[in-house]
Amino acid sequence: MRIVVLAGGIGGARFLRGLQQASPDADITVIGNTGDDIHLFGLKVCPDLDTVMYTLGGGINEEQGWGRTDETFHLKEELAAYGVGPEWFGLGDRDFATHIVRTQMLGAGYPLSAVTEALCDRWKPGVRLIPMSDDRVETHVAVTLPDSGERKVIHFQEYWVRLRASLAAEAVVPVGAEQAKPAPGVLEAIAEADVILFPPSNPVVSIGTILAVPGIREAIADAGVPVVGLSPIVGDAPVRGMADKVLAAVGVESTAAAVAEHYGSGLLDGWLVDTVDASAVARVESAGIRCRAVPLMMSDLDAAARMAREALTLAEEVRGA
Ligand code: FO1
Repeated sequence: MRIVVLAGGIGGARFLRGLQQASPDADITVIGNTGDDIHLFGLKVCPDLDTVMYTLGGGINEEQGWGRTDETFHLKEELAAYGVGPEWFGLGDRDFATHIVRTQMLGAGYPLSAVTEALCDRWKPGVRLIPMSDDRVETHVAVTLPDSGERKVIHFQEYWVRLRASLAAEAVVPVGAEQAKPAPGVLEAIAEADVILFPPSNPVVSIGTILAVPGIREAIADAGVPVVGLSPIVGDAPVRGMADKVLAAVGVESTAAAVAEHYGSGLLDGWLVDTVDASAVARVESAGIRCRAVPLMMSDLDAAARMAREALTLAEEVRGA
């Protein structure tokens, strides 16, 4: 079974671990979001790619869902001692090695997809991890600063990590997406997939950014195989992160049904909502998307595996319809 998964950060990575347990023989290709990427200290940092790679490769800081386990921050402290910031982005010593190797290889002319493959040679995540594009795409967020009333566009990481999404996101812009091309292997994987899954990643800044790369949304819509998503919103609130903040920026209410409608029946064939949102099933089905209410809290690996099995079951129901 060839499965393609569009993944962002923490939610996507945890779901993938469940999918591997639920379908151990599947050939899984992950199309990773790179809109969260940030250049710091002369290095290219790819948070969502690294979260998938570390989580599936066994190196993730489990409670954070990002960065490395057994981490130290001497390099960061030394940089701060020189007055070199930013201090608000917690890059650890072990994590720096990944960014140094990545930046070195990019500097030598390797595309991000080849670099990611090389990094995965070490981590062996058990999936093929392809960035959505080899071209630079960086999500920026428009905010109005409270004291000055000044409107500013800031990098997604500054909005997410430094500001903790404390200001309303007035616009979310994946800068460079329009000129970006799908990375080698992305469209082929979609064309050859038996099923395509949208894990409970952020529908705007993670999955939305991947879909913003010209050609990807169309390839999925035309793939002719079941496309099934899992709601990142449970009980009108994001399970994790601050998806509601960016959903508002694109005019989507923070509900399981609204996210399904946002993706649309042209893209989604099936949608899983949590049992607390069982009342949303009828609305999603009336939008032309098959919907089931199942437990969606990824409290542990077995819970994630159950969710993955539910998604694959719904995909087969859709296929048979
Ligand atoms: N998230 C935080 O909330 N605080 C941090 O200091 C932080 C540092 C960090 C360093 C490397 C990395 O790969 C991810 C990091 N993240 C941090 C998470 C990151 O902001 C998110 O994982 C994604 O960008 C959103 O999914």
